[in-house]
Amino acid sequence: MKLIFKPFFAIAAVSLLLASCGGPTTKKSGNSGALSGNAAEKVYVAPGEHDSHYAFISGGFSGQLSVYGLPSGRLFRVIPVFSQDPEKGYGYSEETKPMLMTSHGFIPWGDSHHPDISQTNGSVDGRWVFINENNTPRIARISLETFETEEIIEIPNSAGNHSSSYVTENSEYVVAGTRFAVPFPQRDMPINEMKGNFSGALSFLKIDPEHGNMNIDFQIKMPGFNYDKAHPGRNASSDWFFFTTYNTEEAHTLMEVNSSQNDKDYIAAINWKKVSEYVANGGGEMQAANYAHNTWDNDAHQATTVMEKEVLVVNPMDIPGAFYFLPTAKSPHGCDVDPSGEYIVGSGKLAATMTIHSFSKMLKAIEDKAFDGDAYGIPIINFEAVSYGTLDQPGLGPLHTEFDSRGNAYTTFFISSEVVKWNIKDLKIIDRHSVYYSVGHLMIPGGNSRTPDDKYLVAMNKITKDRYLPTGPEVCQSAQLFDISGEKMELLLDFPTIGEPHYAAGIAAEKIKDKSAKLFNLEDNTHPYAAKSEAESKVVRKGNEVHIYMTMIRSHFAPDNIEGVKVGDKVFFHVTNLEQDYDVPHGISMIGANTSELLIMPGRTTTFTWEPKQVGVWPFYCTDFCSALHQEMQGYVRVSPANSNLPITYTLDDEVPGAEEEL
Ligand code: RUQ
Ligand code: CUA
Repeated sequence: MKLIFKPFFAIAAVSLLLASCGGPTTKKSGNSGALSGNAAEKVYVAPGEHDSHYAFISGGFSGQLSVYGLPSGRLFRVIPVFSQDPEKGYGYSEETKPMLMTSHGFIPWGDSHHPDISQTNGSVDGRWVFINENNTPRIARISLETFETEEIIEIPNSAGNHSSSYVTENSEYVVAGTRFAVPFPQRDMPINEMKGNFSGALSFLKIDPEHGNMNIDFQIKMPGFNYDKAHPGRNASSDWFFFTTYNTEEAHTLMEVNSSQNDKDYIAAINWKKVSEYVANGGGEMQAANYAHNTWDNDAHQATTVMEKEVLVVNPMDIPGAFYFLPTAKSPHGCDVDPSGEYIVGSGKLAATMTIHSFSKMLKAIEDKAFDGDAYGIPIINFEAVSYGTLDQPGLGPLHTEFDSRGNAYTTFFISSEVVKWNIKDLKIIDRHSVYYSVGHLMIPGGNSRTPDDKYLVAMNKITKDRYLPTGPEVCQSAQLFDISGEKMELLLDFPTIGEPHYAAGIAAEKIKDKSAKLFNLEDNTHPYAAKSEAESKVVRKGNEVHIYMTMIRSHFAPDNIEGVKVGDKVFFHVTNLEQDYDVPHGISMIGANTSELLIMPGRTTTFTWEPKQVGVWPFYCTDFCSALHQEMQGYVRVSPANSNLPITYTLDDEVPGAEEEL
């Protein structure tokens, strides 16, 4: 026991020491070394104990979503979403390959950004996590029963899918907004004719309340600005959605200069309820489109791709009273709404002040028609008429804000590397704490909902430099955990992340853990190539294709000797794990197969292919140490020359599997 304790405390103490020494930018930590013991206790989860919260942290350019425990910062799982993952066989097995299909073909990796948990009555409910792919625009839905990606839908007419994937208060919609203005629909045209000719697509995906399945209900064809981030309203403002915009200049080149000309850009306020009613009553226009909709079937254990051919497009001009622009300083990034729904916070990354709008003032201004002209027909509300106030000189480079349940906001500052806590009502700064370094997003479990669960805050940092042992030119990006239950924020822990942790979503563990799947019922398995007992295993030749219906159970495969395969064949291993116990996967790998080494869960059937190039007797084996006889879990396939006449035979213990039972 002691051996486990000692190094732990040593590490925690060292990291706090480093913090108080200051890094290369000579930051001061708010904590003294004296607190280190206290901080260590607060994050210590004893062996065998569970964390109190799950944190789902975006993998950024890894394309995945990782699952951590809080407060320990322990990594539990990487859920493959937009990228192939050899650990899970995702994107390699025949069954999962369709999940990565798009209108551009099979795309083996993506850029994941903003996870958001489904909500009921404005609270995170632990049913699904949604996450956006930024590069080839897509939204994914992940089940929090299986911790697997169940659905991915491509977003047409969109590019740089960044103001995504945020969920309304009762999971009516998940939103996908384009970052880049593009021709809508795409067409061949000169780039320098962009202004007035490109558009920004904001897509609203309806979520099936029971199963979570998504479909694009409508796409709003907005002016050709960049739409950076978004947030649904809460409570009073829950019928509305807010999107930050930049490049309202509609510049097409040297953007770092040309898209920063306007003193203010906008937050677009959209009454999505109105738009939803409008389309329910037959509004909008069906337009041709081409996008992939990939769905995983948990009983058939496989994904299918459907290419969708049209999308319903809505023109803002056709729905008066549903679209407004709120002037917001300057090139705002984060767009955040507090739990009451009254305050809309725009983080102007190039401005000295942060703009806070008032929802009730917005409604009044709309009633009074307090407008300063329009942009492409959408009324621009007068700044004074909608602004609640500004937070002056809070820090440099504000990016994102989350909230606690006590009326406080927490904003990250990328340039000055800090998290600032401020009171929303009186716009007073309460506390500031350095982070190491260059923080992007932050997350409080439920901190973007009506009901923040506000013990912890996780800051996600882009640059780590001296915080960990060096590992070559790249140091992992990192997360830092704070206790925010008191007046002052207390830094508790540093932990590394997978890829770039853009956003994260957190939730109390008890909302998820008891319904987590333990296995897949063999009885429910409808996979067309399933062998649900050893007696059902077989090997069938169809021309050049050989289909092996194989089973696995501790500690053998059935069949485990196969002959009659020839060079030039395409061999399909359809492998069913017969186990019906929690946490007993088996793996399989075949020498020379390039989609091999699949890990197969209890009750599941998974397929890989093998095209043997050389004659011989070739072994396959289990890749997951599953029992004391795991090393014995192996078999042979005999491969004969292409012109051989050897018939297919297959055995286990020198009998056809199941033959004994039949006698
Ligand atoms: S965005 S910080 Cu997708 Cu702010 Cu990354
Ligand atoms: Cu099955 Cu190792």
